[in-house]
Amino acid sequence: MKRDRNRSGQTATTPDSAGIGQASPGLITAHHGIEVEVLFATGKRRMVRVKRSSGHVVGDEVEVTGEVLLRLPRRTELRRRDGRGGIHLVAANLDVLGIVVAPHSPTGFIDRAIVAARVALLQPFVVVNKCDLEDSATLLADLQRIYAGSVPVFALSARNRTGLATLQAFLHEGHRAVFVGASGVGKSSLLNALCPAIDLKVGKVSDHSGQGRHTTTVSTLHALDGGGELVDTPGFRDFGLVDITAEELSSHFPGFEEHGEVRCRFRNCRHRTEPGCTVISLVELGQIPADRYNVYLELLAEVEAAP
Ligand SMILES: Nc1nc2c(ncn2[C@@H]2O[C@H](COP(=O)(O)OP(=O)(O)OP(=O)(O)O)[C@@H](O)[C@H]2O)c(=O)[nH]1
Ligand SMILES: [Mg+2]
Repeated sequence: MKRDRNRSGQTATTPDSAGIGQASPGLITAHHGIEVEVLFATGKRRMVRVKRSSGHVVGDEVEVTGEVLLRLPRRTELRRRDGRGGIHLVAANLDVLGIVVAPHSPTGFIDRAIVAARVALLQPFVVVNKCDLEDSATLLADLQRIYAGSVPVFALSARNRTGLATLQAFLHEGHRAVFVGASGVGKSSLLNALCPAIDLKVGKVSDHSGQGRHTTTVSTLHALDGGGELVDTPGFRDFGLVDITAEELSSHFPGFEEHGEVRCRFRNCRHRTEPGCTVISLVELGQIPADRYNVYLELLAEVEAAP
């Protein structure tokens, strides 16, 4: 049997019985624009041609007959809006969302990503990478103060391989995870640290900007030793919300979850001016920081103005 290296760096086998004559179930593990890599139940992989607009994404379960892909219904879908308003499906059938940040990387999208994940029925978590760098302590302290009461926060260094064990244990329980975050925060490096056999390409950070250079260009799905799967994605700047209602935002905004819906006078309280709003009184008492409440109000205005 012929073996070759495909673009996601994994060993592929030529077709044999992989969906050639009869419909065979498989999983999309990489998307290269005009073709996708499918992993079949038999363990074989092959590339199948698709139209650019076919809408398939990594994590899709499919039935393949020749070059025909039948997509099976999705369990979950995670979508984001880019800076120009375009909507992107991050991946399908995910269980957990890893939001990766590092010193000097953007952090403004964390709240949006947490809300989007919760609405899509994914469990979100935050990964602070590059904790070997001196200036990581302030970032970590800030993020722990804001998020540790709401979601797991992992502090680690892919380079020094510190802090990996707790994340590994979490991922082994988590079925299928995806890492998202700006270019250069170390998503691919983390995957390599968690599972060295994967050997993904990692980039150089420019000394000038401290930002990455979009080293990863396609999303790829990998099985982790010890259980669970992880999707590596290309870096992006924006995680705009897609089709989120004001009520969903008010129940899922990180930091409000224990106080919101249950105790406000109105079940669909938007925590802005409603009488009997628990969130407003906690802000007045200083138990919810004013800066967090202001971020919430900004997102609320964004959600209310969305088409
Ligand atoms: N100091 C330090 N550098 C790291 C660490 N992890 C990754 N890096 C470096 O950060 C740079 C970018 O790493 P990548 O893994 O390519 O980042 P990425 O998030 O996958 O970037 P894109 O694929 O462009 O989205 C590389 O030079 C890595 O060596 C870390 O824990 N500490
Ligand atoms: Mg990468």
